[in-house]
Amino acid sequence: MHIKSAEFVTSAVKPDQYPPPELPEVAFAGRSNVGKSSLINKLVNRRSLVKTSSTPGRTQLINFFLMNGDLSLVDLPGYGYAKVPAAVKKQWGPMVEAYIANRTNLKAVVLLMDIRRTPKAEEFNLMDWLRHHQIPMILVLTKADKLSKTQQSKQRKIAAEVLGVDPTDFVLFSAKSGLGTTVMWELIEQVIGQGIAAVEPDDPSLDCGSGVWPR
Ligand SMILES: Nc1nc2c(ncn2[C@@H]2O[C@H](COP(=O)(O)OP(=O)(O)OP(=O)(O)O)[C@@H](O)[C@H]2O)c(=O)[nH]1
Ligand SMILES: [Mg+2]
Repeated sequence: MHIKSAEFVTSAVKPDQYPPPELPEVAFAGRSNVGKSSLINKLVNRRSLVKTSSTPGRTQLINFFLMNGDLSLVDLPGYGYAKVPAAVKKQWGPMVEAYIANRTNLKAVVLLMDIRRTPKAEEFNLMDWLRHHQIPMILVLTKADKLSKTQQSKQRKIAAEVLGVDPTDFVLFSAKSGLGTTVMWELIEQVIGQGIAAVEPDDPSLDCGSGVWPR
């Protein structure tokens, strides 16, 4: 997809603050500091559309962005950051579940996991909610640049086993190298039901998966 315009729309904590559900929407979820904002910035080719930080847990709101006036991308708050105040932590589950349960225009959730970490309870829970609400998922192992190719495929197998999916169900991504960017756009275009616009040959990898899950 060629991004001609990308703009911040609004932040919300509850459904009556969401923008009208008029456009196809794709949301990005995952542990705090996993690289959600970096992935969105890489996809839209903007260095700082979405705030990124080395201090995890900064993004505690649901942030809506508009692409080309016809696609909505949502940066969901991250979970699992120890230093977030207890009150904010308690808010995370209800805030994200309310979003998943109520957002009629939500076409898929991109679930990001750090390729160096084995998925845990938070990832299982999120996948359960999404399955329950029948929201397709795009499973991403990010920060792939932090590991060698051998380590990447090892971690990919471990994550697949833990989550009960196939290793090829994961997209390998790196906001640093751009690995997986083309695949991500193909999958997003698939879930929003739009034809694939000119896919830029920017992807340095031949083996970065994958598909929308469940198939
Ligand atoms: N090497 C490497 N670093 C990354 C990658 N993606 C993100 N980072 C770094 O990881 C840190 C966190 O990235 P963010 O994009 O802010 O993570 P986030 O998931 O949005 O974090 P919260 O908003 O706090 O939940 C930053 O220092 C990024 O530069 C990646 O693919 N490779
Ligand atoms: Mg963020």
